[in-house]
Amino acid sequence: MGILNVTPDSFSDGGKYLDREDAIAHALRMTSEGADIIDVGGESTRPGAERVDAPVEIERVVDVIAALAERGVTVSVDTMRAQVAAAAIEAGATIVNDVSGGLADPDMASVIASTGVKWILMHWRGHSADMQKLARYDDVVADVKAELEDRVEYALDSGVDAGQIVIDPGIGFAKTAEHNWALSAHLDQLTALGYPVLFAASRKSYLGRLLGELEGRDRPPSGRDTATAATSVLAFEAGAWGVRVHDIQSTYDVRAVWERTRAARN
Ligand code: PMM
Repeated sequence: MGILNVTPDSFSDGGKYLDREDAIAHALRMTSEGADIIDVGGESTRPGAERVDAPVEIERVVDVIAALAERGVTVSVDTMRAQVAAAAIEAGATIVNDVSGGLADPDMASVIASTGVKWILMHWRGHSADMQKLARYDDVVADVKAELEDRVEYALDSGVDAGQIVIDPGIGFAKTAEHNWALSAHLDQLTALGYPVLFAASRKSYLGRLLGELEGRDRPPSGRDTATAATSVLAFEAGAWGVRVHDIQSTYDVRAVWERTRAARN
């Protein structure tokens, strides 16, 4: 899954793809490099980010989604608002990537149930402005797993089909670096739940912190793609359904090596 943030303030690519033509060209480049899905987002969810109004979010994403869907690209919309999801589905999106796991908008479940699209339920505890205060767990892997199971149950109770559901541990959302490493290490416990799992660590700050240990300061987002590709291969090995990344080629390459190696094991 290739990331297309049509926002002025995302942590790694904010402001780069606000122009519609630039956004479309970047998305098509990602598909030519091997992305199966383009995830279009109009609201930044980085820690501390302020929210935007629904009409602004809709205006940012809808034309781009329509243009990509018209060209046969599978599009997901990164939103936690039912109104935005409905507009995006109308424009051709077939996946709703909801970082709130259905918690932010009580109307989201009915949009998903009535349209039949896929719903990515990410582990989430609160909006970006104050989420790091919520990073407290007894056992992060067990707690995230249990909270995701609750969200799945809620979705099923709301009339969503099990086949529509994808789950995601929400790397960096109400999580410290230690929490992220624990979830990465035990991702197989989430895949064991039987739902497709999305893993999204691309360029996140815990990677910058690790890579900066030698350099004396956090490595900036632009220098984190090799590390991101390493997280991708670990996620594939743990049985993940997909990874959400900025740089397609590095993940495409590790996936090719991983698949060929796996085939040679048999
Ligand atoms: N992270 C971000 C945005 N959307 N969606 C899912 N499903 N999982 C994530 O971890 C996730 C997401 C924040 O990163 P970005 O600013 O690079 O988009």
